[in-house]
Amino acid sequence: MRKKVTLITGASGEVGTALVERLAAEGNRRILTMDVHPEPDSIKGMSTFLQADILDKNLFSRLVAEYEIETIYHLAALLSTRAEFTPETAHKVNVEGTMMLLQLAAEQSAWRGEPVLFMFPSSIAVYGLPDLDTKQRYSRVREWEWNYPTTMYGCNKLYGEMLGSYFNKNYRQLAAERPVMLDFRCVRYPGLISAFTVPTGGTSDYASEMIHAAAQGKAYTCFVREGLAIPFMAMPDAVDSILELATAPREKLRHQVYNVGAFSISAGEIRDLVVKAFPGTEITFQPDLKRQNIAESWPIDVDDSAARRDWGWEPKFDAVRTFAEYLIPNIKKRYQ
Ligand code: AKB
Repeated sequence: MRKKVTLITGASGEVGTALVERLAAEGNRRILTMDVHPEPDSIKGMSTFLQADILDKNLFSRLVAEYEIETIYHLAALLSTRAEFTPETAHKVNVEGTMMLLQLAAEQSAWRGEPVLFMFPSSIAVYGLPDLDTKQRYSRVREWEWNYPTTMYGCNKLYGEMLGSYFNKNYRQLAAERPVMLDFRCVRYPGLISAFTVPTGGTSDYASEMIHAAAQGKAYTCFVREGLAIPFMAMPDAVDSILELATAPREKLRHQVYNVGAFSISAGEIRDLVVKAFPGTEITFQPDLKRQNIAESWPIDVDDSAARRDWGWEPKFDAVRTFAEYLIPNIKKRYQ
């Protein structure tokens, strides 16, 4: 008999490690993880880990012979800055990888006679506000507004959302007999900040970089202007939101894609909180205009009222609590 598993792709990344820790602690499921990068020490022994490329088709045929995949958290992606250096590779990983996994989930759903739950993290990168005036005027965007991404990553995520919604509702819509379809659910994350990992390849990375540098007594030069504001979220809330959406009753969900918000903050306000926690830290602003333009095209905040209404989303960490109770104590311990 095939072993029932929850599959997590991109397990070695920031959200991946936090999610594996949380699911492993619950202890009620077998977890299969994969990543093209090695398994971080912090999650060793918590799952069956495969160091593999999600574009490896043979791997997936081998997997389905051995496992019954009940749930997929598809986290593997190339983030916004990195994707601009290698847009073709980003498209392969972010779009073709997602398509392959959706097909796998669709086949598994039909074979099991029960939907595979497919959880997909999207991003504020799907938005593209054309200028600062518009950014000010539409400061809390709803899911369907300003979906004009300016980056390859944003385009890839937006298309991933659409593909998932297609597989959820319209896959093989002209077939005489419709197969059982997968259950696709997506959270659109703001910039995420973790106390335990430092991101790579993103554009919202300045927030994490600033605080991790300060905790190590290093000076930091921020690559966006002081007044630039976008939404952020503490990692525990990011994990909560994807798990809460995963367990929400399907009949309550009116959408496939939900904004999730926590707090909006400018780079200067982050600097103030960091300097308060680590007095004497030297933080300066020297915008890299190209990277700044990417962050500038993202909204100041998101309207997440649909998530609050449909599945009771409520973040636990505002900016002050994120710093005081989550980041500062954990980061201090980490670098001591
Ligand atoms: C990035 O900066 O690319 C990511 C994101 C906002 O999705 N952190």
